[in-house]
Amino acid sequence: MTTITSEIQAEDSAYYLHPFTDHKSLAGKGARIITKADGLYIWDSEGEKIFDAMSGLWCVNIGYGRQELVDAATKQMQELPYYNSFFQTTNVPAVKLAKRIVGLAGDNYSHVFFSSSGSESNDTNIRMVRHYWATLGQPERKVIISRNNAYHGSTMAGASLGGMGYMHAQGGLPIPDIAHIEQPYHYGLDHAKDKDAFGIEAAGWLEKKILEIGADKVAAFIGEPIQGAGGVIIPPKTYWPEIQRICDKYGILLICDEVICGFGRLGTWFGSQLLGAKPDLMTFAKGVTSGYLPLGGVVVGKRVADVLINQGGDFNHGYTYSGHPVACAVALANIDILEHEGLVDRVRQETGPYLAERYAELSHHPLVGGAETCGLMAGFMLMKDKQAHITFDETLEVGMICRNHCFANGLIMRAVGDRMIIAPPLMISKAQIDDMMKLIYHCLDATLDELETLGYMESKQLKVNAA
Ligand code: PXG
Repeated sequence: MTTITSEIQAEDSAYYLHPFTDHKSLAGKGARIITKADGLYIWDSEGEKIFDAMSGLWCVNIGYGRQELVDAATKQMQELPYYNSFFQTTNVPAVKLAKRIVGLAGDNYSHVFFSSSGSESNDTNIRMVRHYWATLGQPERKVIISRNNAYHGSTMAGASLGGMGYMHAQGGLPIPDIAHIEQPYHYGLDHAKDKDAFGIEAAGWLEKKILEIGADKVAAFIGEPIQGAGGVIIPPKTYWPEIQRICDKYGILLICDEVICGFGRLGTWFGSQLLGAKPDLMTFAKGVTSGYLPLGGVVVGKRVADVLINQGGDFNHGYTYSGHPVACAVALANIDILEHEGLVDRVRQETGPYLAERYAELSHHPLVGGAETCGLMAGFMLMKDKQAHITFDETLEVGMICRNHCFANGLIMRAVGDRMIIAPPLMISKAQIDDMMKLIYHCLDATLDELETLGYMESKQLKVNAA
């Protein structure tokens, strides 16, 4: 190991508290220091090149190293690095970006509220929907229904909306008036049932919850079109139209958290456009700037915007960096690239379907169960015996064993429990998908070898090697 690496690792553990990290255990091995990036690849301080199949953290949609975004930021910093939008002022990039995003979102939408992250945007959603109902004379409509295993951020409100038990376990969460229903996870919950029928049943859990709480107390339902951090849970195609029908039936607002699915990941500008929902509010962040600068927000549908603007008076909410001119200028340059290079269409017509084909083949690997893709999101479950649908004992942390093989072999693929997930940059080519699949096969074979050596598999099974 080079001295630079060990020095930075020592300072890292002495000074830097990381998100979602057990520092005692990290200090023992030292963090991997990422020093540069280009295209689909990142490099660490030891010079190792790594294929980033997670787009950073689901965000680097156009890939790393695009000078156009650097130039947009530089120009904007020289002209106007900052000004707020609180006191009847505005700035050009924020206005242009709001108009552009409304255009991408479609006829149902009219305005954008800006923040700097997905978490903040979901806090905004809670404040906005409660203000909406209070303005309409129904302040008792406060409850927001979300789902188990959802991820909506890490602030008090974001983590409360999320359905991660281990997050609720710390800090006195969830906040009041948040309810959860089960997620639409067909392979994990009821794989033997007809998928479309399961989708209708899972959406029906929302109706049950609404009736249990009382429709006159429910403000909104929130869901990620496809659950990302929960392990790429792709709902049956019947699910979202049925959710929409139920929300309409009870007049409940629908919020789609598009932080991961937005800006092209599923081959449409927003995931709800593909999956058959017309949310009243859409949360975005991440891909709006491809992660080059922090920016988030809420696309506000006409139903909410009309009330907010014409009857709502002051909405006592906002952030210092709402509509930050540099972040907005970078977002505009990012959307230019997504549009001019046809990246969203390419995901829908070419790379998304190709990844689906390659994942269908991956299903033949003895460890792989329930492999599924949608656009450039994909996941599968590591199974002990997939014919008999037997999972591994979760205390064995088999997902982590697989992830460690990926890390050691130059591939970033994430483990969520025993689900292995990817979300590569949208500029990935078919040839690069082949490169990625080779790495995935190699890491799966290495995992299988280790599991057999450890005696975790039932019996020795045939390996399937990369073509
Ligand atoms: N909503 C969704 C759907 C997300 O995926 C957020 C909100 C919060 O965004 P911010 O910008 O506040 O982080 C996210 C973030 C993981 C992982 O483990 C996923 C996220 C963040 C951190 C880790 O996959 N998504």
